[in-house]
Amino acid sequence: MTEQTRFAIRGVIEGFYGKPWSHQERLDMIDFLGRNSYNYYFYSPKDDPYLRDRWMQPHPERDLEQFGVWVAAARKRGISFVYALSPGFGMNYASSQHLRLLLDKYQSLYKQGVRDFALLFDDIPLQLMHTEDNEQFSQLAEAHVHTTIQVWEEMSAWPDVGKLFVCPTQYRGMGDEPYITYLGRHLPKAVELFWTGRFVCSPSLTSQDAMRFLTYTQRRPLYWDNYPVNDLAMANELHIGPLRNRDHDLCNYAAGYVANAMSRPESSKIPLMTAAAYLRNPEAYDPRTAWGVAIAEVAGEEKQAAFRRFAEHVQSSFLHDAESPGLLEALLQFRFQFLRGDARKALQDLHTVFVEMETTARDLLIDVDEHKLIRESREWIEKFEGWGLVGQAAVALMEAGTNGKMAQAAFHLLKLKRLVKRVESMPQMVCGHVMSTFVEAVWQEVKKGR
Ligand code: LOG
Repeated sequence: MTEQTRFAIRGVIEGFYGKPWSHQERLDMIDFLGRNSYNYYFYSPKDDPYLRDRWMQPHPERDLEQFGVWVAAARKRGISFVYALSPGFGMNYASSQHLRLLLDKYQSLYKQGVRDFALLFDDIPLQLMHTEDNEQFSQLAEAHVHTTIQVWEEMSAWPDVGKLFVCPTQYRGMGDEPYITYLGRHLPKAVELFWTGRFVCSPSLTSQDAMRFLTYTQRRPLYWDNYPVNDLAMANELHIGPLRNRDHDLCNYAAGYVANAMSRPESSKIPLMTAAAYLRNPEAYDPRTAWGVAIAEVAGEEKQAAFRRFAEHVQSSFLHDAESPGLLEALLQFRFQFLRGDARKALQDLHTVFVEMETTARDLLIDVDEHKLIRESREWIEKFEGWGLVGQAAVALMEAGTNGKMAQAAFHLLKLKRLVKRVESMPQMVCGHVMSTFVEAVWQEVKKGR
C-alpha cells in the first residue's frame, strides 16, 4: 500500500439537527474552510425541510439562487460544494417516478453549479416500508444499491460531475453487519461510503477498525466524524475542545475525513481548526498545541487568554472525560492545606481561584454583542460566572465557620444556597461535575458542624 501523506477528502458537513447556518454564516464558513486546507463542504442541515421531509418538492427559486452564491464562493476557495438529499422518508425505491424526482432535484442544483452530490440514508428505519419495495427487493441494502446505481449512472454523464457520496442507514458498527457489507460490496466503486466508526459518536477512530471495514465491505471508509456536533442529547455540551484519539495513520486506510459541525458556526471553528491541523499532518498532531492556536485565531488577540481560561472548563465530551483539571487540582490542594496546613491561606488561595473564574467570565461577557464566539457561548460563560460566585460564597461560609462567626456563616449559607439553586437550574455543562461535587462536600461539612 502506498503511503498517503494525508486524507484525500477533508471536509466539513453541515449535518446537524437544529438551526441551519445563515446565508452569511455559511459563506463565512466556506471562507474559513478554504483558509484551513479543507477541500469539501457538505450542505445537509437536517432542518432544511427540502432535503428530507419535502425532498420531492423543488427548492423555492430564491433558495436556488443562494445555492449558486455558495457554490461560487466555494469554488473560488478550492472547496467542492456537495449537495446532499435524504429521500429515505417516503421514497419508494422501486418507483421510476420517485427516481425521476430525485434526479430532477439534483439536476436543479447542478444548474446552480453544484458538481458533487450525496445521497443520505441515515436516521430512517432499517426496513423496507413500501409494498412494491418488498416485492422487488429482499432487503433495504438492495434497494439502496439499486437507487444509488441508477442515480450514479445518469448523474455521472452530466458534464464535469465530481463525486457521489452515500451515507448508509447503518452507519456505525464494525463493518461486518449484513446491511453494510452488502452495500460496500455492491455500490459502484466510484461512490464514497460514509461511516461514523464503531459508534454514532466514536471516542476513537483506529486504523485497525478501518482495515477491518475494508476487509468486510471491500472499500475504505469515508469517516463521518460526529465531532464537534452537539445536537439532540448533546445540546448542553459546547464542543470547543480539540479533536482527539484519531489514529495518526488513519489516512492510509480511509477514503477521507468529514467532520459534522455544530449549529454554532463560530464555536465550531475551534475544534474544526484542530481537526484541520490533524488532517494536515496527523503524525505531528498535538491536541493541546493545536487547540491553543485555534483559540488564538477564533477568539482573537484580545480575548484569547480569557477565552482559554474559560474553555478549560468546557471540554467534556465523548472524546474526553477530563473535567476542569486545573480546578480539580486546586480543590485537592485546598483540602490538603485546609486540613493539614495553613487554613487561612488555603481559603485565601481558593478565593482567588473563584474570583478569577468570575472576572474571566465578566471580561468575556462585556463584548457579548460584538463578539460572535462569545455570543454563541454566552450561556456557558454565564454558568461559569455562576460557579465562580458559588465558590466565593462557599469560601466565605467556611471562613466565617472556622472563625466561629455564626451570624455571618448563616448569611453566607443562605447566599450559597440561593446561588447554587440558580446555577444548577442552568443545564449547560460547565466544570463537568467538579463544582457540584465540591458544593456537595461543603454541605456535608455544614451538616457535621451543626
Ligand atoms: C446523524 C447526524 C447527527 C448525529 C449526531 C449521522 C450519520 N447522522 O444518529 O445528522 O448530527 O447523529 O446526533 C446522527 O451521524 N444520527
